Amino acid sequence: MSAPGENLKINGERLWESLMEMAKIGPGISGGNNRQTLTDDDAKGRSLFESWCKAAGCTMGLDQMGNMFARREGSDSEALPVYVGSHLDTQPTGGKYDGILGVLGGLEIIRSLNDLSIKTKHPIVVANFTNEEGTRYAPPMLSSGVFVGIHEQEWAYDRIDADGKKFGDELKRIGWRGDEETGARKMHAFFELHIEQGPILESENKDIGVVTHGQGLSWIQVTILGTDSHTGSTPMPMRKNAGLGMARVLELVETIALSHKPHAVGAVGHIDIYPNSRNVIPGKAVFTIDFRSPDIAVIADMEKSLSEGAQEICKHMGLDVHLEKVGGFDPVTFDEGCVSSVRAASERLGYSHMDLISGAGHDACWINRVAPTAMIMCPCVGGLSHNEAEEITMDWASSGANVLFHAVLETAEIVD
Ligand code: HGY
Ligand code: MN
Ligand code: MN
Repeated sequence: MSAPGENLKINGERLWESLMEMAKIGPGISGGNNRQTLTDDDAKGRSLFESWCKAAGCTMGLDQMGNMFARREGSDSEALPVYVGSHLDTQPTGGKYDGILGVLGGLEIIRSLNDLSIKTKHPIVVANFTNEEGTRYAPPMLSSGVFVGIHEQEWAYDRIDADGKKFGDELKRIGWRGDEETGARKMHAFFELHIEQGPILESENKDIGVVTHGQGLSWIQVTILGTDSHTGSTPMPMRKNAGLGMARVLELVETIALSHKPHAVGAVGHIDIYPNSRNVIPGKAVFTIDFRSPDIAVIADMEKSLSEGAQEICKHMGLDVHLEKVGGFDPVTFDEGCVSSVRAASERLGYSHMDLISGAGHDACWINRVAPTAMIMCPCVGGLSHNEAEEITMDWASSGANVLFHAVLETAEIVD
């Protein structure tokens, strides 16, 4: 496959303008975004993306999980398309770039191909996958998971949010539930551009992360049951304090993760305490543990240590404990051919680059099961993400999109 010339570049200014335009939809409270999946703001962001894709001459597809697909025709309409994309949904205190850079970076490729009147053999499709974040509806990457057959669609439709609203009902309510069978689309290859969401590229002063692997994830929801009682008149030895039990399990999570230094990580980001009243000893605590590691055996060991340790803590305190696995995926090795295209593109364009294991999960981690897949990462300031202060530079966005452009062109094959 002929490689594109090193002078072929996207329009970095236009990409940046689109990022800033999209960021106006579902604004956060301190400069970031709160455009959670299946909210009215998500619907507005989808409509804006669709209008841009139509203006760029794409035909639109929408499947039964609300996954969006914008297609630019190739010279061979029978050839499997090259897909690019990511997600437009954000965390409640999310940044302007997590996911969005990958979707709008894909759109910028289409816009640049139009500007340059370049034809490719394979069609090119830009995808927006529903509910990558998993914050409103667990697990993360829910819709790309249904797309590759990991999750049943009906199970996904029945996921409920903190207000008891079902995924399937909310998808219908915002008007973005399509007719296409989820997962019917076949891909020649898939590339996802994403911010690193960690500090490595910036501290190593590298423009591009050539993502060879993605670490695995395990989300375990823990429910600890004790007895609600008066914080003043209940003698200490009589208390069944679910909140204290939770605190001891949180400490255990930290110990378990650190016992697998340097790569394993563990934390708890979601906590509900009941009845959450200042003068009631909590009789119930529900929280989600997020364990990750590049090594599947380490993930299994962390899950086992947690289960044994939590039972021990709760038994000692007279509490009941229930564990439920609510999300997870194995460590991922991306396609060597696609990874080499990313590395070769970085070299051709003269960008500093390094191989990287993705710390975060991405739709690419699932799509890798059904098509040759690779990821391209750009640095982010201070490695900060899942925080409204998430920031990147226009240069980093452009470099990442240029590498995406070249990798896609090489794979989709330019026709003269
Ligand atoms: O949790 C993750 O790694 C991703 O941001 N959903
Ligand atoms: Mn993301
Ligand atoms: Mn994210």
